[in-house]
Amino acid sequence: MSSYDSKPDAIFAEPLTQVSDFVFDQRVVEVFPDMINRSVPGYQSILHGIGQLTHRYAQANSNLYDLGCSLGAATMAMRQNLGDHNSVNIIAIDNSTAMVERCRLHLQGFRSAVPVEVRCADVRETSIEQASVVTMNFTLQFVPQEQRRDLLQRIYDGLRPGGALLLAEKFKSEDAAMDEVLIELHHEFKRANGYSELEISQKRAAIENVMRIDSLETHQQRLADVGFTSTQVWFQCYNFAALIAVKD
Ligand code: GEK
Repeated sequence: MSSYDSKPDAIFAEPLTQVSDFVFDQRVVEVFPDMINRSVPGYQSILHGIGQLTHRYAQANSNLYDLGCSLGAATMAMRQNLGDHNSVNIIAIDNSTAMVERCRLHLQGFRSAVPVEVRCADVRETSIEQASVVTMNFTLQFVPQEQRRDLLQRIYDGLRPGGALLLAEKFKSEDAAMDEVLIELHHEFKRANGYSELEISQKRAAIENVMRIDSLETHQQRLADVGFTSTQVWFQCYNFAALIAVKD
């Protein structure tokens, strides 16, 4: 089995007497690719777009960051789409030791001239310097809401002019009825991917305390508040969206 083969996700398949808060531990690492592909609508399309946007925004002699890298899927998408920019460094960061160890193993399996430093660290304490592309692919939603602005400010400050933040998040609609529609469409997507009602509801209970979601309007306002003048949603499927914010 290669480091990136995934076992099927059955973490919430059996009834639990008490559902604990979700953690990114070894058990999750083993099933993570299967879990994220069956749970996040458009995940592969977003990775493809991260590659395209990296090709467009990466600058020579700059740093590229993958914040909340998990097993390094976005790092790989960035690394494979650098065109002539072999002079960059990629810094991939996650605060789960289990994720970081497996990510290192996985990246070693692919030959590349571009160095990747995988750090086990908290994105809230990581310095961002000389960056041309910063990716946060479904990570900001795990940072406490009151700390999101500070993190985004540090990202904005660490980006070079012309650099881009690639942010993907689950979001909620500000229209309560529409929010229900989006949630139901997402649950239908999960059912179609083989998750049972029990798995969907137990996962929902496990994640609700650790993943707090904002509306797209809140994200866009926060990005404007920290200094980004140009922001665009470039992908959306149900209540999952990817945005790009470019520094002037
Ligand atoms: C992908 N980007 O496949 N500091 C560092 N890492 C964190 C923090 C933090 N404060 N909080 C959460 N994480 C990946 C998918 S998963 C999304 C990202 C999901 C890490 C956490 O350990 C996990 O690996 C990742 O963020 C979120 O493109 O599972 O929904």
